[in-house]
Amino acid sequence: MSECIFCKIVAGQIPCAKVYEDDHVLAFLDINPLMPGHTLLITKKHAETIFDLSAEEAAACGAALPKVASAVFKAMGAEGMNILQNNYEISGQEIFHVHFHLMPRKTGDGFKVPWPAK
Ligand code: D5M
Repeated sequence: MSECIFCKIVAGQIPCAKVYEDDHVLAFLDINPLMPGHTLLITKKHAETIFDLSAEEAAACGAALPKVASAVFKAMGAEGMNILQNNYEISGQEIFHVHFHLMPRKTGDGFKVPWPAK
């Protein structure tokens, strides 16, 4: 049995607040949200980083991302959205199972992007 926490969520062994699911990906609310509506989109098949994704899994992420991002954006009444994806520890990756952070942005939310921007 995999010790990967996201594989356990996919298998239904750990609960999640599900946002979206199809044959290849699952999206759920982040347990430590940086802002309301902070959502993670993961591959159902285990891959540690984006470099390990098959073409099929990568295509599934590409198809699902705009759909899920748009739904989260609308549901949260957001003004913008950051989408972040970390690979390896130096980038901030803590869970070694591919995931995209969908972060709806609102004026005054206090979130700071790590490069010059408003
Ligand atoms: O981001 C890993 C993210 O995974 C971090 O924002 C917390 C989140 N996380 C960890 N465990 C859970 C569970 N059980 N449910 C929901 N979200 C979870 P990284 O890019 O690897 O630093």
